[in-house]
Amino acid sequence: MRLLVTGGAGFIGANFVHSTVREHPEDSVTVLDAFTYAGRRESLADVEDAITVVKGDISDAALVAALVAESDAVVHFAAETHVDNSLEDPWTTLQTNVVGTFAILQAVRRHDVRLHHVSTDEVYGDLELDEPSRFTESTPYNPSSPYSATKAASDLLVRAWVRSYGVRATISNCSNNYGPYQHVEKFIPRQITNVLTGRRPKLYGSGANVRDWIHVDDHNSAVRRILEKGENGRTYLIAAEGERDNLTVMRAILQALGHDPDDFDHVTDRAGHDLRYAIDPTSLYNELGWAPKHANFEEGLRATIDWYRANESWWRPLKDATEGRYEERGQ
Ligand code: NAD
Ligand code: TDX
Repeated sequence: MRLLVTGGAGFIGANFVHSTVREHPEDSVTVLDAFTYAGRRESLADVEDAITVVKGDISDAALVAALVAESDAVVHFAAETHVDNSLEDPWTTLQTNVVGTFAILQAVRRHDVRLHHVSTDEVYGDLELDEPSRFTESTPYNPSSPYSATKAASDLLVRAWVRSYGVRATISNCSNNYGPYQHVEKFIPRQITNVLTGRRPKLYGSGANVRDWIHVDDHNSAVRRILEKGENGRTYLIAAEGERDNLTVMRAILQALGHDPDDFDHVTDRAGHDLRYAIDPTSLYNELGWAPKHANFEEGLRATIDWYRANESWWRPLKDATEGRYEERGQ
C-alpha cells in the first residue's frame, strides 16, 4: 500500500509510522506534516531513510490533492490536539481540524482514495463518575471544548462525504493515549518530566476526573486493523478498559519515580473540564477480532517513564517553553 500519513510527526502519527515501517516493509509511507510546535523531525529520525516526509499544511488543497493522487490510502492524524490550547486559540484549532479535514475529504473524493479518519472519544462529551454506561458508536455527539467540537465537526464531514459523494472512509474514536514521543504538554509526560526537571507535578482540580488510558501501539494496531478490515462508512470505538482517575495516575507516576505520592500541587482547573470518558470497545473486539497487547496500564506507564528517562534529548528542548505557557495560565 502507498500510505499518506497526515500528522505523522506528531505523537500517535510518528508511532504509527514506526510500526508500519517495522511490520509492513512492503508499504510505502509519505508523511504530510506542518511541523507545528507539536510535530518533530526527531520523532522520525529512526525511520527517516525508509519514508518520505513532506512539510505542508493539510489545508493546502493543491498540495493535499497532489499527494493523495499518488496514494492508495490516507491515514489522517493531523490535528490541533490540546484542549487547553484550543481554549486559548480556538481559531487555529478550527482551521486545522475542520478546514484541514475538508481539504483531505475533497482530495480523496476527487481521486477515489481510501481514507481512515482518526478521532477522539471527546466528541461524546463526558459521563458521570458512577454512571454504568460507557460510550458506544450510537452515543449522541455532545462535545464540550473547542477541540472536541472541531473534532466532532470533522467526523460529521466525513460521514456526509461518505453518504453524499460515496467517499470510501472509516472513522475511529479512541480514548486517551500514552507512550513514547508524546508532547510534554500532555498529562502523563508533563508530570514525568516535571519530576525529572525538579518541578512539582500539577494536578487540575481535585484529580477526580477519569480518563480511559490506552497504549499508543494498541491504538495504532486497531487503526491498522480498521484500515484493512473495516467496513466502509463505519465508526469504530477504540479503547482497552483502562479507566483511572487523574489522582491515581499522578500518584503512580510519583511512586514509580521514587517520590512521595502526595508530592504535587493542585492548580487551577481547566474550564469546562470533562469529568469522565469511558469507551465500550466490545464491537471492535467482536467484529474485527482486535485486542490490545499492552492492557496492563501500570506496566505500560513504567515503560513510558523509562522512555522519558532515556530520551531527555527528545523532550528537553520543549520543556521550558511549555511550562512557561502553563505558568501564564496559572496551571
Ligand atoms: P499531536 O498534537 O502530538 O500531533 C499532531 C500532528 O499534526 C503534529 O505533528 C502537527 O505538526 C501536525 N499538524 C497540526 N496541524 C497541522 C496542519 N494544519 N497541517 C499538517 N499537519 C498538522 O497529536 P496526537 O496526540 O498524535 O493526535 C493525533 C490524532 O489522534 C489527532 O487527530 C487526535 O485528535 C487523535 N486522538 C488523540 C488522542 C490522544 O490521546 N493523544 C486520543 C484520541 C484521538
Ligand atoms: O498538567 C495537567 N494536569 C492535569 O490534571 C494536564 C496537562 C492535564 N491534567 C488533566 C486534564 C485531564 O483530565 O489530566 C487529564 C488528561 O489531560 P490531557 O493530557 O490534556 O488530555 P485530555 O484533555 O484528556 O485529551 C487527550 O485525550 C483525548 C488528548 O489531548 C486529546 O487529543 C485526545 O483526543
